[in-house]
Amino acid sequence: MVSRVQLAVLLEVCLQGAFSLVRQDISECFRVNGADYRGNQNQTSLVNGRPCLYWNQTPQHTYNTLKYPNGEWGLGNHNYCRNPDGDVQPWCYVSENEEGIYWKYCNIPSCSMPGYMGCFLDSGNPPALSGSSGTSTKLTVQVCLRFCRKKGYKYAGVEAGYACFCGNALDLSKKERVSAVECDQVCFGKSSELCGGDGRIGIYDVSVGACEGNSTAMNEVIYSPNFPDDYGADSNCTWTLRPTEAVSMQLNVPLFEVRDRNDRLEIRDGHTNRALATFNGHQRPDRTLLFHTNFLVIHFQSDQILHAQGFTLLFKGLRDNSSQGDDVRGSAGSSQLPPTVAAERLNSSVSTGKVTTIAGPASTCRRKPPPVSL
Ligand SMILES: *[C@@H]1O[C@H](CO)[C@@H](O)[C@H](O)[C@H]1NC(C)=O
Ligand SMILES: *[C@@H]1O[C@H](CO)[C@@H](O)[C@H](O)[C@H]1NC(C)=O
Ligand SMILES: *[C@@H]1O[C@H](CO)[C@@H](O)[C@H](O)[C@H]1NC(C)=O
Ligand SMILES: *[C@@H]1O[C@H](CO)[C@@H](O)[C@H](O)[C@H]1NC(C)=O
Ligand SMILES: *[C@@H]1O[C@H](CO)[C@@H](O)[C@H](O)[C@H]1NC(C)=O
Ligand SMILES: [Ca+2]
Repeated sequence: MVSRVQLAVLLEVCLQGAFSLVRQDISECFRVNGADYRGNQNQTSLVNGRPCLYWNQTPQHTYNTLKYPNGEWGLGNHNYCRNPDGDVQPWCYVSENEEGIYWKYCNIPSCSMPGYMGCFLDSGNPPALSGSSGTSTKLTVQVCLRFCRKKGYKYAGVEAGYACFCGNALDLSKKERVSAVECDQVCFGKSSELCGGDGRIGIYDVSVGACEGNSTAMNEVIYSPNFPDDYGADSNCTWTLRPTEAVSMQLNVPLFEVRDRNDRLEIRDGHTNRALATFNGHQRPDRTLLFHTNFLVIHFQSDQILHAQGFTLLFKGLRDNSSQGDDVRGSAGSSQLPPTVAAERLNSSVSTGKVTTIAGPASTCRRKPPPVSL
């Protein structure tokens, strides 16, 4: 593990970028547990880390390229940190020591989902986020985000698997950030998502997974509606991007899980309303795109059946025509569906303080025993 001083340095680095979706250097991860990390860090920490073993040299362990030769979860003939088992953050096997430790989490500064502020200590006094709160046996990250968004807060915090707190930046600045791995409680409403921990609150910007948004930032991240939950039925969402100093805009799509032809993402030129690109379950973005405009309108709609997690769109405003992507001349038709509003009900404020984990869904997807602290 890193020393407290190193940790403080790391946190500093993370926090600087984390308070806004507007980031100069976009993260390498768009899922909070870094399951999508495909970067090249090959040691458990940048400072005094242990070297990772190659995934093709670990036949004695569960995850190796002999068993998973097709690049599953980003495994390969390399020793980069990955998260093949849905753990709380990327990890790797290390050469076993006397205490029997054979894997370790990787502290990867560049891997932090934009919009996720991090895992914070919630001592309960004062409460981590001081606005509205509630609990739900069906809590997911987005249930809490939606609850706080509707009430006009900027941040939503999930804790102990079933509790949700809302608040504003002011509250957040007072909180003590802890290691991401301490937010390891699965959400009661979805076992593939994490909802804080025991006395640990995972805090998000409510813009994550919102069904609208307008930005003038040079760099912007747009998540599909309800992210990280599935986008669900009858989405009809519109976002506008007008980076003030840009002449053109570049788009990357690191995540695109859309089920069928009727779930459509459409990008229009905001000045002319001309369709520039259209994507759906059969027509996926597979490269960097360049748009010769500084005003984009993004629209997403889904139908009633067959849904998936959705997408992450990374937009970067460019000050010149420096083309790093393929120019786009797309086409699009338009058939839209009426929106439905999903009403969320949270049981009202049970406790305003630190929440303790109660019995929840039995299993996390842990397939490795936890490492003993060194
Ligand atoms: C990690 O990768 C770098 C190059 O990317 C290499 O120089 C270094 O030796 C590697 N370290 C380990 C422990 O494999
Ligand atoms: C609210 O609390 C009641 C009883 O306390 C429980 O039966 C119900 O399932 C809870 N609802 C949610 C959404 O958690
Ligand atoms: C974005 O702009 C549209 C049109 O101007 C407006 O209707 C909508 O409320 C705005 N959304 C947000 C989140 O500001
Ligand atoms: C960008 O290219 C367009 C045509 O391709 C040109 O009209 C425009 O002047 C260029 N703008 C800049 C800032 O280079
Ligand atoms: C989608 O939403 C827009 C604006 O909120 C609305 O004008 C449009 O009619 C909606 N489309 C459908 C099919 O409901
Ligand atoms: Ca569909």
